[in-house]
Amino acid sequence: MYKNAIVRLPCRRIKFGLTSSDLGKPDYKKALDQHSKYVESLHFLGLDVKILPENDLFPDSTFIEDVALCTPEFAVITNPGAVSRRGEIDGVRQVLEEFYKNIEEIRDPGTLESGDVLKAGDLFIGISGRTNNEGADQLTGFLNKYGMTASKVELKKMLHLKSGVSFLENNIMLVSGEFTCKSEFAGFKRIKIVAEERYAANSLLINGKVLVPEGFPRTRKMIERAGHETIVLDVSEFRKVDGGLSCLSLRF
Ligand code: CIR
Repeated sequence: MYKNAIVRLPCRRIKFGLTSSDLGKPDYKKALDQHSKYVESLHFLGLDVKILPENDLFPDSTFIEDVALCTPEFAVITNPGAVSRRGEIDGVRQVLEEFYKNIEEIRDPGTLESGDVLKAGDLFIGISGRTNNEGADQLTGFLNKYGMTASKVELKKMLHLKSGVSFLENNIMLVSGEFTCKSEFAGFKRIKIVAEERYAANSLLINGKVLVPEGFPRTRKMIERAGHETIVLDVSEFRKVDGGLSCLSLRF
């Protein structure tokens, strides 16, 4: 069970966030509203939520998942592969110190964004445009120190590993696109997401319920058929800058 979450409010400059989508620019006010409903859901799921102030220097800073990894034993400050996001790590140590004694850091030439880290029993680390082999090796070294292991998965098309895969416990995985046939996930019971609903691959299991983005009814039904209650949230403004449900929080 997760007890805590850390989120960062979206900033006014969110419209300048990195994106590969052609869905238009996010509306700041709507983003704030969607973010507050997201926080409400985390509260509803029993989490204490620490809300960090907006940081207008970094348009993507609301996607706080990418700048840290929070395990039960220790936390890691990452080194984002997107150069425009590097500065988002400033001040993260201070925040993590409220919760952790042991804090590690990914360092150059290693890069890593935690959107590429999937916990599914052991951990999977996506090797992507943002996370390189060196970053994954550094993280694996930290995990090993604390008795955990990880394996790498190469991405060719998606932004992050968790853009296309979510773990739903009981050995069930939601998979889409390039991850549908990955041999690394062959041991899981895979729920395949139809191409039109690919965005919903980034759904998020928290304390027994699954947050699902609004507008993807087939995926929602499949998750419910797999035995989970769902909570539907509108995250349209974050989607416009390639963000999703998992990116908006650190959970631990
Ligand atoms: C980026 O491209 O870095 C942001 N616009 C979106 C980050 C999404 N983060 C995530 O999937 N963990």
